[in-house]
Amino acid sequence: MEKLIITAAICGAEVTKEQNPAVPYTVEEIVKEAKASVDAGAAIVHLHVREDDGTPTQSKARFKECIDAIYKECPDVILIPSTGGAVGMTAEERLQPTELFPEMATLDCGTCNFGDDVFENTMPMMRDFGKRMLENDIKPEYECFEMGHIDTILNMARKGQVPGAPMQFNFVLGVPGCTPATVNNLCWMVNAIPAGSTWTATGIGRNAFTLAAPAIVMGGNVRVGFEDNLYLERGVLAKSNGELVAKVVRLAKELGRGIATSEEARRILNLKPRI
Ligand code: KMH
Ligand code: ZN
Repeated sequence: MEKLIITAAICGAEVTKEQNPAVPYTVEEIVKEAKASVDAGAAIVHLHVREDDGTPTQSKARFKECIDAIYKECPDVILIPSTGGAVGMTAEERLQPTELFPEMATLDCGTCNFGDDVFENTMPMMRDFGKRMLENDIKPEYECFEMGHIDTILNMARKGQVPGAPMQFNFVLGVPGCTPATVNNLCWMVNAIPAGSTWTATGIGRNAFTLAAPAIVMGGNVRVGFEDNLYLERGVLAKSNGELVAKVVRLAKELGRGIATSEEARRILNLKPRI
């Protein structure tokens, strides 16, 4: 089994300092959280950015500022900027970080409920996102919140509308209104992807670690972070993303799985070495 790739989703677009004061907004706070995660064992940082007041933004300039500042502190880390942004943003707004030619970026694989909202990813939008990733040589991380999202993106890959094999999937389970974060559902989704693909499990809220454990033993990878969960354990807020990553590292150690460095993760994900 390959080593475990841990992704830290350090910021997200929805969580606030009112919910956990450690949620980063400013460039300095985002860099601090990225570094704490990498120091704890994360090979990848999934990145959303905010204005200083916490407003989510997909501004190319803000992404550039944050990405440059993170690379200064963590030169080897794999950054996966979000093209999901926040619910209600336009496709053009969301695509801005792809203009910075990141080695990877998220590509959301279908419309779904998102709590009280609807997270819109129509077929024409996804074709535009796929075209951009192909043109800019960006490897997508395919975000699947529902079973149908896998089928949708595999069909698009067959038609050459999005980058194809080897594909990296992120199963985001437990978003209110979407597929629940159960082991059965995780197995169901893992069994639906082509051989040779890589995958990550993301459990939302109280399911963050209960989904991490099966992913570790099944040979998948794990995402944790404030975007998905603010608590280290029931009733205990995490003081940093690093604490959440460190808990996954402890679980992996107990279960006998090594932790991939960013360089090792690049090989596992079939990315070019970063120069
Ligand atoms: N903020 C969510 C509506 C992604 O990063 O691609 C979407 C999201 C997915 O976070
Ligand atoms: Zn995200």
